[in-house]
Amino acid sequence: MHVAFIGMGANLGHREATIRAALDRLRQAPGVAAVTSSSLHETAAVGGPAGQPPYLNGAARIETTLEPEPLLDLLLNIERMLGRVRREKWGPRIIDLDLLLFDDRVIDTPRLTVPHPRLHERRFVLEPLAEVAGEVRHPVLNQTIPELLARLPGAG
Ligand code: A4P
Ligand code: MG
Repeated sequence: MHVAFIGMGANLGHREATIRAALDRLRQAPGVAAVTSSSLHETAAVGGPAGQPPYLNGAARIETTLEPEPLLDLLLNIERMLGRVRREKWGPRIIDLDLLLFDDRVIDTPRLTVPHPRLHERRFVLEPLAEVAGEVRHPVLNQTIPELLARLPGAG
């Protein structure tokens, strides 16, 4: 059994309902055994076009028999089922599901980079992640999530 952490973000539509629906889909997916989720945090949009609505962000810990690539496919499928349409980079979205961490694996393929390359610089990822990640360490930076949070510059 593997342990993976998923980052969730939404800034269009009924954000909380969409994130709850994504969690339900994860719970029901074959190969996913346990899903624990953080609280949802309201955050100002970082990057992308000016004037984006604020996000709701959360994180989930899952136990799964899926390998990283099939897990990514599941996340992309759930995004699609929930109505995400990809437009501009970092543009507003119904739902964004990112694979943040997968055991202590380091993966760098054209489709998948794990740990997520920006997770350690983003307060909107780290704060919810800290609620579900316990003592887990970033396998490249060798720091816990609270340690990564403490390293962020003030505003994050
Ligand atoms: N991909 C590679 N590695 C991964 C991974 N670890 N997890 C590939 C998920 N996908 C990964 O993703 C494009 C491709 O990345 C996927 O098809 C997959 O093969 P995408 O979701 O279409 O692109 P994106 O979301 O526009 O880009 P990305 O890189 O996911 O954006 P970020 O970095 O996640 O930033 N502000 C606030 N407050 N809250 C947010 O949640 N999110 C973003 C998106 C910007 N600003 C935000 C938030
Ligand atoms: Mg994404």
